[in-house]
Amino acid sequence: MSRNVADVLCEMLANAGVKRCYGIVGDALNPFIDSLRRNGGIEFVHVRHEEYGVFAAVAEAYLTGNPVAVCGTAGPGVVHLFNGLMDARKEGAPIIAIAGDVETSILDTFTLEELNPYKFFDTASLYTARVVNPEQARSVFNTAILTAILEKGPTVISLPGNIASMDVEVDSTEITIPATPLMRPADDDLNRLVEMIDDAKTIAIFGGDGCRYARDEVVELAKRLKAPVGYALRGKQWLEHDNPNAVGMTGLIGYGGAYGAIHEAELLLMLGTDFPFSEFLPGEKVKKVQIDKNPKHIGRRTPVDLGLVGDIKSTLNVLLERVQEKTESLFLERHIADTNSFHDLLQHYVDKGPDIKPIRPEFLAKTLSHLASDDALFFADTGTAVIWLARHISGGRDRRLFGSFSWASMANAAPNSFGAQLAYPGRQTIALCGDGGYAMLALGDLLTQVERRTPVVQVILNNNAFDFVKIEQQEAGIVPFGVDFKSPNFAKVAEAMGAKGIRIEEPGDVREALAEALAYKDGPVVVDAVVDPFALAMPSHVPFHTVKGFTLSVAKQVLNGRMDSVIRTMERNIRLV
Ligand SMILES: Cc1ncc(C[n+]2csc(CCOP(=O)(O)OP(=O)(O)O)c2C)c(N)n1
Repeated sequence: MSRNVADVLCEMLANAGVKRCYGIVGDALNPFIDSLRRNGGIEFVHVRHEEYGVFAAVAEAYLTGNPVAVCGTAGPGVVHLFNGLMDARKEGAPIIAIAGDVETSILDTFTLEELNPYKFFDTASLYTARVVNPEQARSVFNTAILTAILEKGPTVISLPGNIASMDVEVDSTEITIPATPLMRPADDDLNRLVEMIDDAKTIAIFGGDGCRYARDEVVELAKRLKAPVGYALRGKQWLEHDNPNAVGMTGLIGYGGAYGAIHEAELLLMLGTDFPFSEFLPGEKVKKVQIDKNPKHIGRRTPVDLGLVGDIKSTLNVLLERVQEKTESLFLERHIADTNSFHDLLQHYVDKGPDIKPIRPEFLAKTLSHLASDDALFFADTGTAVIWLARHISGGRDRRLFGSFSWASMANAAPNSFGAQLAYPGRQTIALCGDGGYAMLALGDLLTQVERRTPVVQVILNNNAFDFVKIEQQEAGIVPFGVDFKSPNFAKVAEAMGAKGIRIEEPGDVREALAEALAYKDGPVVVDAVVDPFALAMPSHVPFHTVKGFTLSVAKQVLNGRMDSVIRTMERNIRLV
């Protein structure tokens, strides 16, 4: 049957389970958009900025596991996709980007809006194709869609407008998506692991996003081995809740006994993690086994004694049949006790929160966590929001915590929560945003949320600063610079744009204001919370160079006449108040 190339693409996307395409139309993309309209099986989500559309798509794709499309057109519109596609690559989200391209008759002539898609997308995309004749179409689309789904990342189809509108003969636009295979190490390798486990007196587990479908198995293994379970940020949502062996996170935003547990164990089991901060992982004193379905992750962050390729669920299912129960639980108890005492520390500014002005972000986040529903979807901007999410937002079997955790782009949370709301209409979707991040990308597309009346709750930590960078600069021993700015009253801005705006300045109003925001179902809400810009967030393990850097920065700030800022930082972080 004859259809045009764009029709084939739309049909194949719809047949692969794509429900939405986020983006902005124009020139080369017009035939594709026309086809999308006629197809009717995929919703077009017009956003005000292509990057916002991709961050929305990333959340939808990651949470649902379904592929999602995004589009941008020829040159500049395509460039706007890039940061989001890097995020999709790092967070493992199946995204198919349709990039409008210049007409084939003028390719490689440096014409208006021309961009070489192969060079440009090389770092982000798992597969990039430029369709220069209709006969390529079915095969290219099949590869782009399957690669995105099976390798869990972004692919790019660069589509010149003249090719998109050409007729093409295809037998079928059906697409067969193979089910994910079960993958586990060979018996001999598993037996080696069993021997190492049996030989070790103390064992710790450290898990990441690879434990997504293996939570119950990890918890059971930990129980059997009397092993404390620490996690990377991407593992927290799977491994922390309802897990008596949970000992928190390690790393720059770490808390609890995780650092101690993984450094003091005889054997460390690293499960489904590509945690990038090697300095927070133990050296050769600890024997290490790493299990991951991606072989490239093995030994990449720290040398390991045994590397096994397999998905965590299938591998642990077999392992559980073979390992013996350990009886000695002192090691576990010690690290649980450490974790509990760190929790008491974390609780300080939560408990005192109602009486401290400016509002402590710890208190704000914890209150939000208490008030939100059991199946709420939380998103945090890269910045201090991610720290408060990690430390004060509790997970749960049906809660999700997501952000740009591996790519670390600013301004992800508002679009993430918008995409999540489209995928799960009516479920609470809550974004914890920085004021820098909100001004960077979210404001324009608040209009999109208003138009669609999507009930997304956006809580802005209004601290008039790039606070995270301020802390970073102090840790590096330099005087904070280029980090202060003036934010508006975002609640008023939101009201002017047609959203509900709530401003919180008084700590006593936090609970009521957040409850009001969560109860509002008639469209987006922007909660502008004026928070303490001097709230510091030290990890549970502070490396020596951080202490040194901090001391140096303080000394330099005093010498530069910034004593007021030093005093505020001190008084607001050593629990004088
Ligand atoms: C697109 C992008 N630009 C710059 C950075 C570097 N960066 C990381 S966090 C941050 C500050 C974020 O500030 P804000 O959104 O106000 O949140 P806060 O830390 O103040 O809570 C910056 C500039 C980044 N990660 N991504």
